Amino acid sequence: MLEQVGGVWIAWGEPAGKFAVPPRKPRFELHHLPLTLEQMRKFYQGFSNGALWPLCHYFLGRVRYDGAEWQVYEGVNQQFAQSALAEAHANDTFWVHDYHLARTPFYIRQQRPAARLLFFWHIPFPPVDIFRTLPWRRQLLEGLLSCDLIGFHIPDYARNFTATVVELLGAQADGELIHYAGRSTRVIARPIGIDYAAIDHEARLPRTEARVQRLREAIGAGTLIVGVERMDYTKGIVERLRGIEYLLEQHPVWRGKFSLIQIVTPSRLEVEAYRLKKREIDETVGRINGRFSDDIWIPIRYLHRAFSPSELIAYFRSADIALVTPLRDGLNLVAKEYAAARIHEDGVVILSEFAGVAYQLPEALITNPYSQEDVATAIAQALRMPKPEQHWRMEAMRNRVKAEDITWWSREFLEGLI
Ligand code: GDG
Repeated sequence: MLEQVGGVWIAWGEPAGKFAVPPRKPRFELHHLPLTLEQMRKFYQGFSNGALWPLCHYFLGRVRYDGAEWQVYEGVNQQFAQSALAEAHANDTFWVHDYHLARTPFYIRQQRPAARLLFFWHIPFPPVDIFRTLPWRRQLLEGLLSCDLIGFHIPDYARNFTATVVELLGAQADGELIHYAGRSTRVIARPIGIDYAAIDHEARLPRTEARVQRLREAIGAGTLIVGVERMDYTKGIVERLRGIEYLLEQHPVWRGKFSLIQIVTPSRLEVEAYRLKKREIDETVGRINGRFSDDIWIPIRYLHRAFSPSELIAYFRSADIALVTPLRDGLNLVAKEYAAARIHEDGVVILSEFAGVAYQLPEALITNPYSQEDVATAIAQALRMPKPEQHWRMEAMRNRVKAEDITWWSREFLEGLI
């Protein structure tokens, strides 16, 4: 997006400094803002990923609030605001991203009362009864309301946010507008898009075709299912594996008929909850493969490492079914990337009803990831789905992912700004 519109991107990164991107034909500037070890522990692993992440994904049992972490969060948010202010010219637009930086707009607004200030919140926004458990709820909400425009992925989250500021701050809501402390903020729902054209292009390249051939030969004749996610308890990986186990146990006819390639990209392993979740996934895969494998067939191939974007596209092109069953997900880009890679307009997406993207892709098979019976039923339905049905569903999904791509999304914000 920044390659299209230009500007300065301020991001956590090492080494400190300013870099032209791409180096040979610069389109924007990347500023690295390094964090100290203490800031990483308290701001990133602590308050952002130990408190706000579980809170906003409705996992109250995993939330840990710590006043010292909140103080460091405030400090880092102030630092980001200062870096942005140091770069900005008079009429520049500021666009702050995600739950790590909810207080940054407050500090920008203090210095620039008339600045155009946008926010995009990439994760779910929970109902008020969940959000009100946050001890610093007022400061966080006031940080967000320092903006002129706040974007969420889907209307549910925008409604939750509006109801929360009305109830907890006494703000006035009037359609998309919220009035609070003498200023107005517009709240909209626009699901982020992907670079559809780039994925579609990569999926058609000879190198992708060669990878697809190799993979299909290695897997054999059965149906190939793929799952791709960061290691995270919100992604429902163990629950989905139990759905597979249930299917193989209750309906032995499916044994030997399909394989799941489950890619799990290492993520946030400094946070204990993530290390424990990894162990649980390891054990579940081991148990299922131990129970059902035979001399020639293994139900689950589990890859715990990162892949290049082009390798992922080859997996998407090879797989007959994508399994996307998070327990809660702001949107979910994997479902969109799978659709973009399906250049022959076939394949099935199994989608959790708790992923924001289910709102945008109703032609997927929608399932309840908390129920192993539901997941097993959806997999069986996908395994049996005739090609014409795959085609009309996939065509509709591809059309929407293409129309509402990253360019559409950024225009909605940058040109629709009040
Ligand atoms: C947050 C919200 C929202 C995964 N493994 C590899 C890899 N990936 C890429 C995928 C996809 C991205 O990472 C993951 O995006 P998701 O949307 O699925 O999930 P989160 O990371 O949790 O993202 C989410 C998103 O923000 C955007 O607003 O949709 O709900 O939680 O693009 O392809 N990429 C590479 N190697 C891997 O191994 N290169």
